[in-house]
Amino acid sequence: MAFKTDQAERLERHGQSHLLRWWNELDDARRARLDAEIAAVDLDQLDRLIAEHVHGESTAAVPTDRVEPVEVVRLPETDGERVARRRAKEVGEQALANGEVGVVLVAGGSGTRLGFDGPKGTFPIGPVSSASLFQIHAEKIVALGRRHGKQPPLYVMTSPDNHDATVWFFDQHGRFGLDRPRFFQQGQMPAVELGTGKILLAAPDHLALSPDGHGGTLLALAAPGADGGPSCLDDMRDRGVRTLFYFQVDNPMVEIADPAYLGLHRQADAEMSFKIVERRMPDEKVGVVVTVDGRPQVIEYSDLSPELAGKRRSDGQLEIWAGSIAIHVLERSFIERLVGKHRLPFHRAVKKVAHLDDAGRTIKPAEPNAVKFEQFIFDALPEAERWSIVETDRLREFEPLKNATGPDSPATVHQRMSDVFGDWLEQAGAVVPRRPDGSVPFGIEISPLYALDANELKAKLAPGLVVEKPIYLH
Ligand code: UD2
Repeated sequence: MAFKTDQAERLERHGQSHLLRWWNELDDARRARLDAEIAAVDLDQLDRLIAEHVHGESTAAVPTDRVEPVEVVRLPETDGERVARRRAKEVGEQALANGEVGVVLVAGGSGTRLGFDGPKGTFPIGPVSSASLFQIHAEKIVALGRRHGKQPPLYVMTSPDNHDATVWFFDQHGRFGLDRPRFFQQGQMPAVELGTGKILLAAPDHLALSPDGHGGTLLALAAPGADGGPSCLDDMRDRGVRTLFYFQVDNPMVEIADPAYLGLHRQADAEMSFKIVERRMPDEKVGVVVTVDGRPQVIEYSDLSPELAGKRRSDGQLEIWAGSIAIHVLERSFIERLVGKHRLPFHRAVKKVAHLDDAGRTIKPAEPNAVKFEQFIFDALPEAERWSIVETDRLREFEPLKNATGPDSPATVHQRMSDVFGDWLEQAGAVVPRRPDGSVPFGIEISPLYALDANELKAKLAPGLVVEKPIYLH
C-alpha cells in the first residue's frame, strides 16, 4: 500500500512529516492503521491549538475583579424551603415516571492517578461486598426503574482504550440487570511534544492518542452509532427522553437521577444544571462555579489564581465557595443546539507521555514532556440560556475515588460509604457502634437493590437490629 500523496503533502504543510518516518518498514495492515489515525486528526485545528497552547501564552486566568459568586439554590433550612424542595421532587418523580429522563455516565478517562489496570468503573469499591463502581451505579438505575415504573436508559461513555474491556465487564455480569445499556466511544486527540508541537508517535504505526476530555461527550452523543446506526441522541429522541442526568464514574455516592435536582432543573426551565458543594479549602481539586461579567461559568481548579481561590468574606468563608462535583442535568435540546454550531474550547494539560525517539526506542519520560488537549463539559454552561446551580450535602453525595492512597482513595471511600449507611440504619431504628469521632468501626453496605435511600430502608427494616460486625444488606 502506497501512502496517499495528498496525505503526505498534508503532513508536510502542517510540519508533521516525521509521522511517516517508519512508513517504508511497515506492512500493509500497519500502514492502514497509521493512515487512518492520521486522517482522523484535524490538523488545522491542531495548528491553532499548538499556536495557542504550546508556542503561545496559554493563560486561562480570568481577571479577579470580573469574578463574582454565583447564585445557588441552597440546601433547605426552613420549613418553607423544605416544602419547596418536596414540590421539586414531585416534578422530578413525574419526569422519571414519564420515561423522560436518561442517564449519561462518563467513564472514558484513563484513571492514571489510581494506578489501576483496567477501566476505573471495574474497581471493586463496595466496603463489604467489593462491588464495582459500575455495579453500584447500575443497581441504582435498576432500583429507580422499579420505583418509578420506567427504567431510565443508561448511556456509558468509554474511550477507544477501555471500550472493549468495559462492554465485556458489563456482559460478564449480565449487564447488572439493566434493560439495554448503550456504550458509546468518545474521540481522541494526539499528544504533542512540549516546546515543538510535534505529534508524538507511540509506535511506528500508532500516534500517541488520548481521550479528548469529558467535553467530548457532546459530540460523541451526536455521532452515528456502530455500523452507522442511530446516534445516542437519536435513540433518546425515539424513546421520548428529554432530560439527561450526567455523572462521573468515580463517585459511588452520587444520587443518580435525584428527583429533587431534576425537579429544580425543570422548574427553572434550565438547559444545564450543576450540583455544587461548599469548597472546604482554597486548594481543593474541584472546579468553581462563578459568574464572570454576570454570566455563569466554571473555572477549573488548575486555572484558579491563588488570590481568587483563597479570597474570604468578612465572616471568614471562602468568597468563591461553589465547588462543582461534576453532577449535571442537561436538556437533550441544549446538546442538539450545541453540537450544531458551537465547539467547546480545548484546555491544555502538560503530562508525561511515552513515545518513540528518533532511533525508534520507546522513551518513558521522568518529567512531563508533552501537551494533551481536552474539552470539559462544564464549558457548556456559558452557552445555556437558563441554568440552575443546586447545593448538595458533600458528606452524603461526594466521595470520589481518585488516588491509590491518601485523600479520595479506597480507604476514604469505604469509610464514607459505611458512615452514611450507618446513618441510614440508625434512622431505621438499628443500633450502630461508633468511634469517638462518630465514624463507624467496620464496613457497612446496603445494595441499592435493597434500599435506594434511608426512607426505603426504614420502610423495609424492623427496628431493633444491633450491628456488631460488617454487614451487607442486599
Ligand atoms: C473533575 C473536575 C473537577 C471536579 C472533580 C470532581 C474536570 C476537568 N474537573 O476533576 O472540577 O468536579 O472532577 O470529582 O473535569 N473522563 C472521560 N473522558 C475523558 C476524561 C475524563 O470520560 O477524556 C471522565 C473520567 O472517566 C471520570 C471523569 O471524567 O469519570 C473525571 O475525570 P478526572 O478524574 O480526570 O477529573 P478530575 O478529578 O481532575
